[in-house]
Amino acid sequence: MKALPFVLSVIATVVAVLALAATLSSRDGDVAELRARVAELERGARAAPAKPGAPGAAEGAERPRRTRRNRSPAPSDPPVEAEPVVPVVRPAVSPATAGDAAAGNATGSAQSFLTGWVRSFETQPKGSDFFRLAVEAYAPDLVADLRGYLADARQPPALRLWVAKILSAPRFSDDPYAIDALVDALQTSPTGDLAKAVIDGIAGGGGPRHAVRLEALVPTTTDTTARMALIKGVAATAGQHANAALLRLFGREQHEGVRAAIVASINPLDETSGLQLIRRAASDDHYPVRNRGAERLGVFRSDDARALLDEWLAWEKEHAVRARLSAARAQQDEIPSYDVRRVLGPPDVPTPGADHVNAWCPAQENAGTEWLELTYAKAVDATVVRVYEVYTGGAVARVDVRSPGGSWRVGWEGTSDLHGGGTFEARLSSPGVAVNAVRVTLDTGRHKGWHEIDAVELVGPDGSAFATDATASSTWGQ
Ligand SMILES: [Ca+2]
Repeated sequence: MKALPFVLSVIATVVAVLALAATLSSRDGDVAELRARVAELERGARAAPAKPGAPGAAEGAERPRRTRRNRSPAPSDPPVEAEPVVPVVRPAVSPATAGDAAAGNATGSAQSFLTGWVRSFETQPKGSDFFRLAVEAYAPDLVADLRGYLADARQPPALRLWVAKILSAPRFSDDPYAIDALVDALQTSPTGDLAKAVIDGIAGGGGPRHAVRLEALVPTTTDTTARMALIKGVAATAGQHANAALLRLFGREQHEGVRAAIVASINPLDETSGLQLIRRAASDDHYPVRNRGAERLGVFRSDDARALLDEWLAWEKEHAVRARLSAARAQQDEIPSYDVRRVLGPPDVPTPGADHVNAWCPAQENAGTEWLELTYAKAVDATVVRVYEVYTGGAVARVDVRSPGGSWRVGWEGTSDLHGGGTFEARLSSPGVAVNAVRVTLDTGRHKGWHEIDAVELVGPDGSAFATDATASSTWGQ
């Protein structure tokens, strides 16, 4: 019996080759191309039955499908339909393709790709990459069908995993129907690979709608690992409301390990709820929970956060927690990457031309006008303002300067000839006047990319100075 599929595959291949040969010879008689196609079809027919899951087999089996679809309809398809284990003749799984193509019915094509993909799992453990890509392309037309496959426990696990990934794509993050499909899958399969794939997918592409549904599942999920995964999904998708959601979950959670996981997921972008949650964690009887709270406290740098750390450190007895609080204090004291304070002092980006955290960077890429205002402890009779424009460069549009006790005046205005990262020197229109403040205005639309400034130096005949204080129009990550 094992020989039957192979014999059928060879017969089908020969018929397919003859059909292709007729098509090609009637078109242009390109013998070389014909031979190449024949070799491909033969490789596909021989490889697939022998090693249905091997990468080479999958490739060999799929290549003819593309070829066939681009050529004339194959009259030999019906016998192929009758023998499903012969991948090379599988183009016949899309009888709808020819008819729908003729009718210009895109949805019909989508359905035929889906049918081909589902059937490919009969011969390839991971399914056909080609049909999967086609299904992904048409996925918005197939959500109802994909939802059905995801919910159907009889379908191959690999197929359901892929469907979960497809429906988790960012383009479905606002589609309640797709979101429901994913959450329904979690309700019926709260643990295991499928649940993990669904939550990973949701965490990667989901939004606040997902967060609400995931949060609702937490109280009814008894498995602690699954509950932690749900919490990770909530934290990843709830955006600015993540810490508020985590705070609610923390209040209901009985398991100390899960409480620790909740605290570890605190989002640094929401300090108000973040500090409330850390305060709850600080009074937890289980020190691993306090450990996570002490660690996360380091990401908040406000006076409130520093005060909470001082207050906590005054009574905390557990050595491990104290050590983490000390590390958090060091983190609070550290200047964040790309912070405006990174522009103070002499340049410290080792290799201009590359992105580096030691430089100030505006919040957004190519957002238009940005500015950087600097003050200097020592006034300099300046002739030049040297801008260490280490990444992208060429954005300086204007440099204003101010003398001690004076008002702002334009020191330089124009178009920089700097391309790429480097140092731009603005020669002041009124040189030799004492300056202790500089405002650099950037037009970040002049050169596409992230614009980063490492330092700004006042230069005069009697010496130079670097900035001691700075503010900016915006800062990356803040
Ligand atoms: Ca710097």
